[in-house]
Amino acid sequence: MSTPLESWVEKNARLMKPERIVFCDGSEEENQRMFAEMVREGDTLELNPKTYPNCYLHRSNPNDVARTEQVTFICSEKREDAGPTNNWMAPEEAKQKMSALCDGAMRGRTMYVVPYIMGPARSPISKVGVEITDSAYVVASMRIMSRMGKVAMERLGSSAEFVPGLHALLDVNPERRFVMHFPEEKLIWSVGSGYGGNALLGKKCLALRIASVMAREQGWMAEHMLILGLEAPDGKVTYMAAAFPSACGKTNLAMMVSALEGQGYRVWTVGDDIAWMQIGADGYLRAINPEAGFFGVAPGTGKHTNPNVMDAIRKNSLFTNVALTPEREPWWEGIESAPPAGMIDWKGKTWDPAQGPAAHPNSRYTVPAQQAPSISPKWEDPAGVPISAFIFGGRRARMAPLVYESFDWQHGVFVGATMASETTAAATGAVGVVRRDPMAMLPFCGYNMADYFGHWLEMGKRIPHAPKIFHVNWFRRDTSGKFLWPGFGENVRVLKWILERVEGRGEAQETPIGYVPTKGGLTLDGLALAPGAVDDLLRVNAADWEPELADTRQFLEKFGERLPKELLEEHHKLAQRFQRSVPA
Ligand code: OXD
Ligand code: MN
Repeated sequence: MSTPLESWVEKNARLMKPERIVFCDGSEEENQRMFAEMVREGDTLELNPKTYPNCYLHRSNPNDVARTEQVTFICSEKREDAGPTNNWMAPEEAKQKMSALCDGAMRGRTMYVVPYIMGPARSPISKVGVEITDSAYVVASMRIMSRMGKVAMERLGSSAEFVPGLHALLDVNPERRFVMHFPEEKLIWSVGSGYGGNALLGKKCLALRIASVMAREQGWMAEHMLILGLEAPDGKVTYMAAAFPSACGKTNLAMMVSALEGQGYRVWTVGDDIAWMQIGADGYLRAINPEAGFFGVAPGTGKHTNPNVMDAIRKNSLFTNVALTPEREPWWEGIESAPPAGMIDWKGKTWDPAQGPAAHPNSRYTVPAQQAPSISPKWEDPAGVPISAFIFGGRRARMAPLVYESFDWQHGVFVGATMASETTAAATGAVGVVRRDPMAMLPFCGYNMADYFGHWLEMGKRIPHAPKIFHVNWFRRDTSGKFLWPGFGENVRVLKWILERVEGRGEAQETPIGYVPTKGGLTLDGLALAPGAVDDLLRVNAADWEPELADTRQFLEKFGERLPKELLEEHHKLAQRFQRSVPA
């Protein structure tokens, strides 16, 4: 009798017709075979073994360098269950399409079967997934990003309790690129892309889109959040989870070297991208990082912005689409070393600065989390870490003060549901375009976001010691367009205020949007801010909030009848507080 896993593999082998099937065990020997295979294929090379031992550089197809939201679908039975923010396709239609594309797709190729655990091997919060793929790069990446191979097979045994994921490269053609999710069946099916977010099915597909559906069904939370611990001078560590849209420095915050280390405040990394959280026996929301590695954006990462990650990536790391120096070391814009002569760009050609950056702007490092000097001693605790604060944030040039605390859980859910970020010049050319990205989950929620807001509201009623909810903005600018706040390691000053608020201390003033620190409430010693910068950072400007109120209302109305009434109620209350705050 075959196990459910074996039957599923056989069924898909009949469809994809590979030349051979390899069940991956996650061993070092297998890993070396994967890299040898990638080098043979011609798109991967070994980096300098003296300075970057066991590190490789992979160059992807230039048409395949980022997540493709336009071809990412939620295939629920009913269109309304995917909601207005997701692409939808009927499950039968999607399956027919994918079956036709996958018929014979692995002819002459190897089908790798990759069992993996998202989360620490012995945590009750963790889940098993199995990915079928024809990409050695995916196998090597999954080995860094999850607990892969034997350990996962041991957890799975002969049970059917795994999330199946099918992945085939096909001809890596954008015309035949789809990332499909079947939330009722908990199935993932992705073709035509080898890019991380589309092809490493444990990450965005399982740990966020499918897990968000499971979390709602089972009463827990799957969020696009980093997890960090802030250690205070008395040695006590307070854990916080934070959601930011991309390009807002999530990895840098999670791995920060604290500017207040001399005063005894230190930051520990538990995770940099995803948090799975369940209510623990102690009444706290307990979070695990389902991933085992960091898949971070390389450009902009340097000794000043993220020294911990720069340390971590010196061994056992896989780089994708970065540039290559003549010393066979990786290089990218923002690495804080001058570009050497004779650089090879991310496409494998001699770099011509007139033709654009040497590294692709979305080039990446993939590194085992345990190599980070800042990794928390609790990062693999099966029980998870207790979360005391949620932090939402985005890039807002004018609107949001440096930090504020919501009045209560329901108000905090409104703050998260209406959060937004402004596009940067680097990303689009159009500066300051506001994009609403509720809880940073817009591209990652596997069901109707109106129901997702409802789930958040429900969770607030169920968690005995619910986290306090905050909003931060590192990106406020002065009238000349200069950033008011230095960011990076100095952000610990804001985390310190959050910690004090969690403990019932921390000086704050009440404003229409929430509690904002008083000037004296923030620890600013040793920081040379421009005159008046603190006032500018903490100001709540009624005139700025008027258009914001109109825009958030329009955004919420998109969800129609399904939107929980509590969010409109919070919108109304916010408008009223502003009215009251303006003298007649
Ligand atoms: C990521 C993303 O790669 O959010 O983590 O896009
Ligand atoms: Mn992310």
